Amino acid sequence: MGKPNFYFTPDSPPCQAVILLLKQLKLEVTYIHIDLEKNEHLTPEFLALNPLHQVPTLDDKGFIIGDSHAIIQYLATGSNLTSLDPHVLARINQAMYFDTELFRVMGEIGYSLYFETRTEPSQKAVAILYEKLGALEQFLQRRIWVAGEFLTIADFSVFATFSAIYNCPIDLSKFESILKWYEKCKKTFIGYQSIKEDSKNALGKFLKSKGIKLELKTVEA
Ligand SMILES: N[C@@H](CCC(=O)N[C@@H](CS)C(=O)NCC(=O)O)C(=O)O
Repeated sequence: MGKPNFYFTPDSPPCQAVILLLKQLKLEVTYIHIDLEKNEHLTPEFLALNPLHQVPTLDDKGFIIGDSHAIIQYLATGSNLTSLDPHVLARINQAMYFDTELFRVMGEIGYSLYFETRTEPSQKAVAILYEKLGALEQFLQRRIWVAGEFLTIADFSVFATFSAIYNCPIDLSKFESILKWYEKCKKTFIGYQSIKEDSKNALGKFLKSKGIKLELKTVEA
């Protein structure tokens, strides 16, 4: 049986989440690098696979699926990283949807600076980012892992997004429970070392090169 084709780009947090999961579950795929800078995601061949022109995308012998969360849920079916219990599953889903929102706000901050529609991060977006981190901190004060008492697929998704945030110039000192969980994930994820520092740092390195900090500026009265 052929291995699934996994279309990815190394610097992408959603792709990193899938890679971490693949390694944890020891699943084999054929890795196909899609270079976004060369617009390889906009070729007719790739658009035929994913009209949303996004990585990650998985092609499992003709069953094609996009979005890291959907891919992760598909790959983890039947494993001990997910559950059929409606309560546990609801918590996992809640954390997965939360991750989509967290990634969206980071995307909004990153893309507008990268493509130079802004020279400073939107204060509204930074405020939303801090609010979401505050909520994650509260979740993790009450639970060991993001969705409850055991490691689930949601930890992989939130970890990959948080990893990008962690490497940005941002003060995270008040998020003690998140930082503790982050260190625990690093020790637990067997594929952690396979994600290159440069890829985890991509956004952070760019922001540092421009001297941009993710902070809320106090407005003078
Ligand atoms: N919600 C999606 C987001 C995927 C995403 O935004 N991928 C980016 C790379 S990080 C991409 O492919 N961008 C190219 C484009 O949107 O044209 C997921 O979790 O997979």
